[in-house]
Amino acid sequence: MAAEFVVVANRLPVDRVVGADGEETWRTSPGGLVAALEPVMHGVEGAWVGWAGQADVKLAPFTANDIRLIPVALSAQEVAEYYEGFANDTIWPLYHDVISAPQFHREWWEAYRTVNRRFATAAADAVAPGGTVWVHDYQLQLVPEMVRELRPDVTIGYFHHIPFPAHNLFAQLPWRDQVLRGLLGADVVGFQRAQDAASFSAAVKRRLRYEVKASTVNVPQESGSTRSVLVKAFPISIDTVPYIELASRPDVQARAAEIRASLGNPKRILLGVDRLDYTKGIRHRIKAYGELLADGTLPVEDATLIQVASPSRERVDAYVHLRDEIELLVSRINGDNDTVGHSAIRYLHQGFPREEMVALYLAADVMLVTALRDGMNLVAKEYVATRADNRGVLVLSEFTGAADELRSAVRVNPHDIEGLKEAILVAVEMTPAEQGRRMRALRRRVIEHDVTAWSNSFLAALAAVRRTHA
Ligand code: GDG
Repeated sequence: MAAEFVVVANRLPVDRVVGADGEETWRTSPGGLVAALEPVMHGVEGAWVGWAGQADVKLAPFTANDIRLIPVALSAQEVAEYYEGFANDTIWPLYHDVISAPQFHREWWEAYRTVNRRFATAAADAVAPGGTVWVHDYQLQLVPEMVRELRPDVTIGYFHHIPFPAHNLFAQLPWRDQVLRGLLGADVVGFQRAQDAASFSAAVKRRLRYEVKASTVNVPQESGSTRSVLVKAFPISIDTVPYIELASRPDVQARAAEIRASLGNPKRILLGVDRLDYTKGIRHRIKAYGELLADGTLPVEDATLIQVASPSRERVDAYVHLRDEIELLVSRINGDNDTVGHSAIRYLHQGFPREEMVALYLAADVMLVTALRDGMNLVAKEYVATRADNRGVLVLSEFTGAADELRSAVRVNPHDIEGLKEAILVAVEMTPAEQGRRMRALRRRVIEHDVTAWSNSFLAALAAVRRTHA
């Protein structure tokens, strides 16, 4: 059955669950993207093309929670070269301003092309005549052009979840022109920030010499005419409802109180929640906090930093090194500052269920988001959504997409350790009235601009293109 609306993402929105009897089932993973797209997927005939997360497993299309899923198989070598290699060790560091050195390998690029072709073919086979294909993220930048070649009748959207770098950095990529052409296969290319859209348009102008007028790129066609591509910011958000509901649940609130008590009820709990990734500025945050303890500004009995660092990309070298560095730093700070009854940093290299994450958000007086570069940063928005009592302070790096919207946060440049220390102190000492003033403004923004507003605005842009095709 052909689908009117096809989502293409690296991962399928399901996790494999093996029951006690060894039977395999699939559970929809509770991501924001699934929540945002569910109404659209169910409203029309929808399908989702993606990898099931395990190498060398070939699966036939199946349906889970009423979503038709079309698995794309990857070999172990393709996982190593396309996913861990080109996506996570070439594009990821390059697009996050070269915080870690990108690795350029021709075999990885070949694997990226091969796998992008496989995703594009699966999408082209699934989509109905005149249907819509929405491609997601940096693992699949060549898919829009490949789908267009196979299916010129369909409308194609692409959303880029991570930053797009300035041209002088992007220009390092040996395959830069191919990537630009790949993305320009879409009718709408969406970014998190206006700055990302501007960087992309500038790269298109400089490298391909295509005409760019405001937010439109005119792509020359073989016929001599041009095809226009809309390049624009569509800042992503969260599904606020489950966060607000969880935060109002008595058992979750009791768990938050239990967390505070188990830490000895310090005056202030500070919290960091990140995938363990070098873009998130975890080292900078811990260093600044450690210096505040060391110079006596923040007495260790008064404060605890909880750092959740969920395991991520553990087979990529840069992540192995980062983990070593952070764990050395944490144990040094704890060794220098802890008392027998109190720990400066509670470091958790683990993933937690969402209930526990919300209990942590509720337990935290100060949320530290100090990314060196981040497309959006949903953690910042989740913290804000849970703070229904309008208490708590968000410290937010200006290098996140979220900083464009969450103007009432305490802004920081995480590279400036002195500035970061000052911001932490401002947050720790902020009066309840000032917390309330800022948190109300933050909550208003996040609740009004939730993930449904995001997907609606992107889909409206795609629908406008479709009308011009008709
Ligand atoms: C990319 C871009 C952009 C984390 N640990 C646990 C857990 N999480 C959840 C958080 C949040 C999500 O993972 C992380 O989202 P972020 O936006 O913070 O960061 P990335 O993973 O880097 O996401 C980013 C995003 O795409 C969307 O476009 O904002 O800039 O880099 O939802 O809560 N969730 C649970 N347990 C954990 O241990 N349950």
